[in-house]
Amino acid sequence: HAADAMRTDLMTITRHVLNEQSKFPEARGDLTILLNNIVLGCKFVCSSVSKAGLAKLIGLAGETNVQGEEQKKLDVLSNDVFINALVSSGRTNVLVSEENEDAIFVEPSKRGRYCVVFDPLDGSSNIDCGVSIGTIFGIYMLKEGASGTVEDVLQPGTAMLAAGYCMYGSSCTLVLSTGAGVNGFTLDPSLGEFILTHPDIKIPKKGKIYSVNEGNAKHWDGPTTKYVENAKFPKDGSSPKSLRYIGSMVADVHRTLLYGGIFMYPGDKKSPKGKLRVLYEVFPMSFLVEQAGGQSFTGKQRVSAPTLLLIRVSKFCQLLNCLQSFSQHSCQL
Ligand code: AHM
Ligand code: MG
Repeated sequence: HAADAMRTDLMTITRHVLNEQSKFPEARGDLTILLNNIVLGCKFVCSSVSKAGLAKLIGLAGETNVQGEEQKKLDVLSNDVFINALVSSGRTNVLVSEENEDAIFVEPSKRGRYCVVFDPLDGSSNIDCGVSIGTIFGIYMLKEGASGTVEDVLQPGTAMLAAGYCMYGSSCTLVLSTGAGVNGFTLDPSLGEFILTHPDIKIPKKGKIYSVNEGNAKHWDGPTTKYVENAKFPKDGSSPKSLRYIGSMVADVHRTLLYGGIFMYPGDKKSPKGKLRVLYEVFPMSFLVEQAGGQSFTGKQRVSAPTLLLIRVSKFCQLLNCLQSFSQHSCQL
């Protein structure tokens, strides 16, 4: 029966992506190949993250096990892993990584049609203490006739074709959307394969959790203060909301997708533009949140609105003054 079939007829991420691809007869499999290479990068980083505590002793994968030798930092290693995986797919053109000041232009012989924006290892404050961290990525297609310049990658979130993240937590979970809903896959370490464990993720309509760094409350503006105050002391007699905050966007957004509620990083007096980076943190996450039936706001407008392009992306890392993602019906500002 069904449970048996699930055990012996596994829906791997590759099989899932191929199924999606088959709905588009004209598709040539390029996105499938690109995603396969991203999956490889996620497996590599997952393995390195899980060995991070041991690495000082035995060395990270690919390095000689010389005790006491300086080890590559995990974020630098992850960046190298993803750049190599993306370039070697032969399907990428321009890459933007949080770890690189400048865009990376793939050499002509390895060029393809896709631009990938990514944060190879997000949640820097959680790396050294073993708390969940993750990789975030978003994929754009080069416009017709484009030659592969910085402008080709500075596109609004609405133009994104696919986005995802991989969370290195108590298990390794890859959440992906190619524009037809959101699916979650968990790495089975014994098989080395991501298996579909969370089909068609939809954010619950009601959520009981708010997620924000309340240590910044002193610097918040009026509406943010009022909103959080109301989450704690609801005026309508409902129960107060629970606070959960990990400080890794991937983990905080993942929980919000599964349990509902709100995650936000508002701009404040200290950092008026907030902290989250538009291109490779906010756009991919907003893509996923919207695909899961949620909403993503700057506080004034939809994050992925094309008009946003006018007020941002003069730089890759331009910050968004407020990201709020939440289920459609649960919270009102
Ligand atoms: P990072 O790119 O240096 O890791 O910063 C991004 C992270 C996000 O994952 C998280 O939402 C936020 O910073 C947490 O910031 P804070 O520690 O100020 O609460
Ligand atoms: Mg980051």
